[in-house]
Amino acid sequence: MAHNVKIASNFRSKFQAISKDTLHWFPGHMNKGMKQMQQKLRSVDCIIEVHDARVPFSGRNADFKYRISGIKPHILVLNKVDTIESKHIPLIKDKIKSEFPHVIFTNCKNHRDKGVSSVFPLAQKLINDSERYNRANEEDFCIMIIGIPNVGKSSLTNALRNKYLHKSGASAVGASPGITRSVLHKIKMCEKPLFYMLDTPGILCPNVDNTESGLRLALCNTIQDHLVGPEIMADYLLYWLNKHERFKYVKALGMSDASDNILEVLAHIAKTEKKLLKIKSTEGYVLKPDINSAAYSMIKKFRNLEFGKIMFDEDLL
Ligand SMILES: Nc1nc2c(ncn2[C@@H]2O[C@H](COP(=O)(O)OP(=O)(O)OP(=O)(O)O)[C@@H](O)[C@H]2O)c(=O)[nH]1
Ligand SMILES: [Mg+2]
Repeated sequence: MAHNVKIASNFRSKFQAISKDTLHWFPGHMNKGMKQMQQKLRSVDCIIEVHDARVPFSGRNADFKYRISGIKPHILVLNKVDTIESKHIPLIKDKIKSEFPHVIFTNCKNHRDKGVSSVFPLAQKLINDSERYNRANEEDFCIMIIGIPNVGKSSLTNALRNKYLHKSGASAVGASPGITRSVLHKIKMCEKPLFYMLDTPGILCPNVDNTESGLRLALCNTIQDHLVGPEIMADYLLYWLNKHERFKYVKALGMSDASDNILEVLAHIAKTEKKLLKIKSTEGYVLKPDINSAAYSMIKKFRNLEFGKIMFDEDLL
């Protein structure tokens, strides 16, 4: 906690979403893609589910694991580990282990990341220890990467291919001319052992069970900002930071004190960053703070870690 921050005694202890309709931003938790993924499962030996380490519990689609992937080995990769404090890693592992005994934390932006290096060795071990059913005679391993949008599925694919095949970029193999689209395309990921990945990562819909988890997911960029609204996202961020006494934002935004009033904070950002709207009035043009653009600026600063490393699901540990 920064000592020079005057803590207001009237910070909110609960986040009140403006309207009950807020949950309409979010799609249902089952979707068409699920069916397609289910059909592809027969050709897969292991599922690698990627999720964002800042929200290890929020938004994960448990249906997939329990209803669809079933008996296949299932590894949970919590990516973007560089955006959380390392003290949270063992706590998350401990909390999640009954559901996912195999969790790997990765930073796909680091070419020498130990987590990325451990993905295939673990997958190979789990596949060898498992019953391969219809794929028992195959010598290669086939994995399917799944996860909600923007958690780093492509980054992980590229990091793995880079590491093992020294290839940059793993542009998904499109349907070649003359080959029907129903043919399953595989991308080679590793030579020894021979690992393939189904050509497109499976995109799951985030499972949003309440407004707060929806807002956490939105702040982590897994739901498009404009669908949710930057102001409510900024307000939730402010609420969370104050509640957890993370006051780095005060200095980062050049404020004199912490505040729990989002309009005050956004007006301050608009003023200091000169985000102003020219509004025509009867007396000519007047300048007003551009609250929307200030909210985007605040969210961007959070994503650039200017407010510190935040693990939103702290309360669920
Ligand atoms: N800080 C950090 N950012 C990452 C990491 N991995 C990926 N990113 C960033 O996260 C964003 C999304 O990465 P992608 O790999 O495109 O994610 P995706 O899951 O393939 O996204 P969709 O295909 O849109 O569902 C990009 O801006 C990446 O640069 C990581 O380990 N740490
Ligand atoms: Mg992608």
